[in-house]
Amino acid sequence: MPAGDSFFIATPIFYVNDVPHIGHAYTEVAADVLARWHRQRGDDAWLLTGTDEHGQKILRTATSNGVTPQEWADKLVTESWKPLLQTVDIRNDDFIRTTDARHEKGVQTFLQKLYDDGFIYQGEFEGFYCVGCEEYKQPGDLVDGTGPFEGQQVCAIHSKPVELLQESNYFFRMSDFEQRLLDLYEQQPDFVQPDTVRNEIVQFVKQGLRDLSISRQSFDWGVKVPWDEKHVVYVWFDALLNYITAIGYGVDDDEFDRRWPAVQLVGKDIARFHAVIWPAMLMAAGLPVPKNVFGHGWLLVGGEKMSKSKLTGIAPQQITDVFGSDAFRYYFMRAITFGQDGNFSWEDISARYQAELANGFGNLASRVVAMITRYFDGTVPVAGELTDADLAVRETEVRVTAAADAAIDRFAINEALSSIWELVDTLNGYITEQEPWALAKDESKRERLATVLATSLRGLGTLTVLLSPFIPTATTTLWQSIGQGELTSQPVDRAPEWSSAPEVQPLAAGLFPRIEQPEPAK
Ligand code: ME8
Repeated sequence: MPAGDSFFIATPIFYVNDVPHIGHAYTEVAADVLARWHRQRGDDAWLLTGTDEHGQKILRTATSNGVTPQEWADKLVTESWKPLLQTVDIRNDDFIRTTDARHEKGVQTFLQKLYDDGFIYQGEFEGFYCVGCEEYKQPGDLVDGTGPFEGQQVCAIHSKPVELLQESNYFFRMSDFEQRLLDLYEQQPDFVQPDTVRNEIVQFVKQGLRDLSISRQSFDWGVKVPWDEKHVVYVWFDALLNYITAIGYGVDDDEFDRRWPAVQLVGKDIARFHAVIWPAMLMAAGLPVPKNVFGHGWLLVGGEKMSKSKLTGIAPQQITDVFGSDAFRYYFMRAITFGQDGNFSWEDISARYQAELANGFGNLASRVVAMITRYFDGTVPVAGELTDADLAVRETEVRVTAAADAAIDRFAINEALSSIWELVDTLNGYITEQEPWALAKDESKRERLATVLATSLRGLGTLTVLLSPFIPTATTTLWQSIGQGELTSQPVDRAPEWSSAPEVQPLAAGLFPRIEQPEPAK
């Protein structure tokens, strides 16, 4: 077991009504970068992801496709959701499905506890429900419909009519937790991040919380309420529990105590479920609340929130087929301020691929390895006396390592990459100024040539370690050429301390090959 602190990070579990798009991949990549960084700094990191398979939305999709919901979920998980993890190179430690027996059992244990402790009661529910959101709506959440829904009230998110529900349901006493939640936001200001999302959550809770209907009787695709099997558990109540059923809640106390609480990374659309309902559920069960709930922004395409239903959905593979998984990961982590919305465009990813990955980093790697191969037969040269210029490179390595590490602790993933890129630019500038190709022509400058190439290689190795959580494929290739041991075992927070192999191996091809056609054929 790693000696470091527990760093349990979870993505939302995604609905299997449809295939993944780049919005889902974005959350996966961000969580994976954070997990890889922490793992590589020696923390006891654990990345959980998975799928949300119960509820009316999945039931209806399956029915309209003529299969059972279980068949539908199995197909989508096998053919689309698990393959997504390969497409964007996610190194998850677990994958939970809400139809797993371990999950269903854990949900029942949790629910029974809350029932026994008096946090659940039976009552009549009447209200509006949006199946797209799987959420009960207040009148203020609805807007006037347009087109085919003119004259009706529709969900503001899905632009479709809501359904009137009238059922006898079980309720969770969420209103009991209003003050405790407000105290939590106050006492732990970084509980909900970023501030924009935090403010919205605080405002929402200040308006007063109602008890939450947590069971349904009109269909049976869900976890059965243990003391009354005519009811199934409300899909959100069921889904949120995945974060603890995956780590042994109720069955493996050691594992649970080792991992919980988690860092919850979610899109801001579902921050409310994670920052209000979820901590209230945990408080009722006497469990610690999550460490943080970070609500990231939306990917926009042509200025609109990308979504399948609005036909702006882009499959991650459309991008990785052209640019590869590293470029996908790099682009979304670099181009978008984490926590804010960001627009995707083919022109932008193409420009960054060329300028930053191919010309900036890839070219630097090829040049340094090629010059050591050419001028020193591949043997790593030993630096002589260091000049101010050489020392400045080393100072930059140390400075950007600390800055990137601190940025990761603030969830400022794009800032971590900007800091690391200072080293790319510094090294490229250094090589241009030192002109090793000119030094190589003069035998009396041999020692200076050795120092310049040793300094360049040192910087390149530091970059390789720092970039490995972001672009694991290219950095692994480069590491095989210059490093020793496993790249993933290099402590990222002490990246400048890496050791090079005695000899570099030539790089067979550029790390980021030229792209002939930056956009897929329409
Ligand atoms: O909400 N930009 O699942 P879901 C950025 N099952 N991220 C996006 C995005 C976009 N345009 N579109 C989707 C659910 N996402 C529930 C969660 S958790 C207990 C249950 C990402 O399939 C983002 O992470 O609708 C968002 O929160 C999530 O996908 C919604 O996925």
